[in-house]
Amino acid sequence: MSADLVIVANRLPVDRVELDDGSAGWRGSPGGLVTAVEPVLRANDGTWVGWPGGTESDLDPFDHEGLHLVPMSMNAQEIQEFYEGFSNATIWPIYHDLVAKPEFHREWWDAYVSVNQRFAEKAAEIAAKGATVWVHDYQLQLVPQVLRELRPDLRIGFYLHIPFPPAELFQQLPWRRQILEGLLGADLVGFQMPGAAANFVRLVRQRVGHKTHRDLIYLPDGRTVRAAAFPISIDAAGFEELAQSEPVGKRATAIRDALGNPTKIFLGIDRLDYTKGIYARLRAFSELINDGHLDVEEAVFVQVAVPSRERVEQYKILRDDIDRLVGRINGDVGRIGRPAISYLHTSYPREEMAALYRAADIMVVTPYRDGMNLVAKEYVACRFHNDGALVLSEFAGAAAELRQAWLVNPYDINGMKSALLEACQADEKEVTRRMKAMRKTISQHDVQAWAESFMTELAGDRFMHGKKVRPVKRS
Ligand code: GDG
Repeated sequence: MSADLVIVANRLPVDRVELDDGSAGWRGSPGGLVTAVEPVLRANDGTWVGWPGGTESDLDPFDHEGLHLVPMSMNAQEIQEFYEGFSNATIWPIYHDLVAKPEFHREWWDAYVSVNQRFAEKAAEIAAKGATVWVHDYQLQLVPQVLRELRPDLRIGFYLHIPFPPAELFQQLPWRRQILEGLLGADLVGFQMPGAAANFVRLVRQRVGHKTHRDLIYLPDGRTVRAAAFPISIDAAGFEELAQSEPVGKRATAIRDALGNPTKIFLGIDRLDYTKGIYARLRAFSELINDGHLDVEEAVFVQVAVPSRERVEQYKILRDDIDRLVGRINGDVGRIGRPAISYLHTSYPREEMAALYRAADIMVVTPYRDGMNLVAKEYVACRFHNDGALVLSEFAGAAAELRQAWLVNPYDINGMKSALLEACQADEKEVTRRMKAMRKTISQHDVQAWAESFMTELAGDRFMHGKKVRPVKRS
């Protein structure tokens, strides 16, 4: 096997399923990343390296619907230490403003190093001479450096889907220098926001001691690394088409019926994650009912919480907290057949998501910190009648583009209450004006444009900077 384009991501774009005949098979899990990368992968006859989930070992490379997939196995200890531990209980909270307290364990770091090493070795094995390798996300930050050492002929890109923290927070990481050096193995390091790229460049200058100029980093070996923002997006046309389809339209009507045809449906859809601000938003909504501004006969909040990282302690605590809060709110302010909050701890097919987006009058997206937040963009894409209001956290990357949303500070419950009420009471003209502008933005910056801009930049001329730079001092 020899590929001109290799995608390296923690997860493969497929899930293990039991087929009708009882044997084990694969089913595509088409998330945003797959939609974005798939055309590029097909055009280049590329290969995707990733973990299929579970602990099965010795899985051979296979093709699924024309995509070449190379499964990486992980044992139970690695899942615990590399995935649940270092990736999701150390890096994730640090990169999200310390919304939860990160844990530091040396054995988790060791597992992170060895899994990254293995992913890099696999990519090195299958990449053709001079191939392009695109590495994704926070679980694999050491892959670029290892890969560069094994295969200096490769063009290496890295993209971080989550925020990159300011120096003040990143500095807490005992392995801060190794992570920066890991990322510097890439030719191009992509972030969601310009601020994240700036944080990275500043840290490289301060912590590793490399010379930098704007978005360029000059390495002692002569290489130049670029760090820049490439805000990710969605398949806007695909979502709109799905939302316009007859079955989705009928389902949206059925959802409204099932909820008792309230005047206003508020909607939240998130992975059940403490960064998403679910707790505070439900409190804000319930207080509006308590204060007499909303009435459960007329308004309902549908909250879909998709199960996520269920073995990580902080996520177990969060689930219990939300369960209790929803029970308390419904117990306090609900009436027979009229719960204030319709809470669903499950995941849905894309069609159901589109029907929910169509059914909702007010979409509420209030993360404390979010790289981008695709749910907000998907809602906008599905509102083809230019109606529907979006309440959006200032701390989601999406807020930089969706300026016409009702922007809120998710830490300010009173501010959120006002925004929810304003969005709910806004006249049709105002709602349409805002939605039209946001839809224009989304249609102009879709996920294909994102992938193309990253790939074009990665394929561009590379040069040896020829500058005199000091050799790096080891600290
Ligand atoms: C990370 C960053 C960044 C959700 N529930 C279901 C479902 N989804 C889909 C949504 C959306 C995606 O999952 C969630 O993306 P988000 O961007 O909202 O959030 P994260 O999962 O935290 O994603 C984030 C993103 O990476 C991309 O770079 O924007 O900041 O944290 O597409 O539709 N899809 C289906 N059923 C569900 O129940 N089918």
